[in-house]
Amino acid sequence: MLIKMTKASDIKSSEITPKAIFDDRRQFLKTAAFSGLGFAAGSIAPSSFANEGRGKKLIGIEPSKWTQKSVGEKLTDYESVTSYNNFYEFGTGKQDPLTYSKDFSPKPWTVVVDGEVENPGTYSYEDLVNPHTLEDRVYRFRCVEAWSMVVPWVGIGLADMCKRFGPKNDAKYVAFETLHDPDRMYGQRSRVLEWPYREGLRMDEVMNPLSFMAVGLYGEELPNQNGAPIRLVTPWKYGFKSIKSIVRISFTKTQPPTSWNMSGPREYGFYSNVNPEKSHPRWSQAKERRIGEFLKRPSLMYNGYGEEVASMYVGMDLNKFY
Ligand SMILES: Nc1nc2c(c(=O)[nH]1)N[C@H]1C(S)=C(S)[C@@H](COP(=O)(O)O)O[C@H]1N2
Ligand SMILES: [Mo]
Repeated sequence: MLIKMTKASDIKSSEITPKAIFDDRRQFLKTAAFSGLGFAAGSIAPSSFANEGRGKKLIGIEPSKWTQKSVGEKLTDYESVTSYNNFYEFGTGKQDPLTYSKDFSPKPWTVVVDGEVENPGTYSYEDLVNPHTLEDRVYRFRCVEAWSMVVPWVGIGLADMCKRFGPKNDAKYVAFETLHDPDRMYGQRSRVLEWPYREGLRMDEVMNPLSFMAVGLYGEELPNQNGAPIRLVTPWKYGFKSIKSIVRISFTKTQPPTSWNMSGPREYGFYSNVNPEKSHPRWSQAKERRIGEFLKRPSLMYNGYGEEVASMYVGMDLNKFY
């Protein structure tokens, strides 16, 4: 009998090590290098890698028209999407959310829905998500700090989710809140922002087909650092509108207060639509650095989504309503 032997040198290391562990080890090494932590620093034990694979695969995901091909741009690699983050609940450094959200457990999870709706209540994550078919959507993502990514999200259209709550005619805005739990979110022990993190949208923005509730990325459950278990994505607005780890959705008659606007009203408006012609008081918004690229590229009005969203702002003075 002939047994075909494969030389060890023929096998790529990514095949020997289960992919999750392989990726995680690379991530760990990168993190350790970034933060200057050695193994001895103790906060991350080397033996813990094996348990820290990538997120659970999500099943039953339908493709949408927002595929990579339709967006026409290269995806930002998984590692950058999940290790270069803004999530002040876990610290203000870009690597802090990855490092300090490791032990955060996002399930069980409930979301309070209240205000001007027919069906208020406390919904479990499963109540919210399971009635819907998950959808894959590739979106450009532009932070007000002038960097950007291209992210393959998985989730549910915000309009579809909100229609189930039965918004009343009086509902003109929707306010969102992030979990406030300093025991689980170490960054909330410091007062960089007034907690909980708050965001809001006007009702037509909520109902716009681009608005998305993400529960995953790269086909897997949302990593903690990206806002597990459920976060908003509004790709024509600066990234801070895309509020993470949502525990409350309130339908309101009036425009709700929002965290960054409260902390710096001159710097951050309620709308915060990407606008390369309107500088932030401390820096230009004309260009952005796509993570993974060296040269800056021009930023696009509404982050390139004008066709879908520009009609909502016709007649508004964009210098006033920024
Ligand atoms: N609760 C909460 N949501 C948040 C933030 C935050 O600090 N806390 N940061 C915002 C900012 S400034 C950006 S750019 C995006 C970053 O999302 P990402 O880390 O998934 O790329 O999340 C937004 N949502
Ligand atoms: Mo941001």
